Amino acid sequence: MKLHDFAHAPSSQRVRVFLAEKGIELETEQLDVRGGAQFQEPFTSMNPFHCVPFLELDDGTVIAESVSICRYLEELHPEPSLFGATPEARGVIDMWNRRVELDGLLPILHAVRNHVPMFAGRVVPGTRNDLPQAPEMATRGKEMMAVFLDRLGPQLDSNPFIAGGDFSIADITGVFALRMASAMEMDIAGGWPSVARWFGEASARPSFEILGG
Ligand SMILES: N[C@@H](CCC(=O)N[C@@H](CS)C(=O)NCC(=O)O)C(=O)O
Repeated sequence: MKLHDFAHAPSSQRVRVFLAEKGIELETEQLDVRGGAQFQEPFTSMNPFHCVPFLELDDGTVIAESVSICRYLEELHPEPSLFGATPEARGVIDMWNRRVELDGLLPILHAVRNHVPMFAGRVVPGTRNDLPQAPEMATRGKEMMAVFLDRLGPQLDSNPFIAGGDFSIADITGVFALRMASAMEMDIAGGWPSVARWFGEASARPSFEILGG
């Protein structure tokens, strides 16, 4: 089994934090997606989404999508559980992970892609086309993230972690959404103090040391 990843890519880093939390070691190969390696063979055929990370199994099966990779690895290594150890916990964690990803991470990702000069010509991950960056998407992405944070705040007023009492995959997704929000100069501490409290505590876990600084 081999993990194709790029050390600077947030989606790859999500899987690497998960691996660190679980204590799993995997063979890893760096794929320079900034240099366009994902559009060259054999990688372009291996992963039709032309992104990292993706996991290549020994029989050639490819699993892309950071959460899908983590879910597969959780099946192989159930402990410690990051997707929930009971049916109820799995339902609640999946609910929060989906909400964080759909309502928080994706809007702020599109804000970043439509704002940061490095992403000009690459506004849709895994594509090369001439779609121009749209400044209004940066504005709207931050507004949508703020709506989501208004919902997340009350949850973190009364729970240590996003899905309740235990650290989970939803917290990993959440930390990366918040890192992008901070990069887009959203004032998290000023607007959502319990989210800032959670973000500081979650980011201080040893598993996030792979991000440096
Ligand atoms: N939803 C995917 C997103 C994957 C993704 O967007 N990866 C980025 C790096 S963070 C990438 O490989 N981009 C290549 C490109 O835009 O060409 C996941 O969670 O794995």
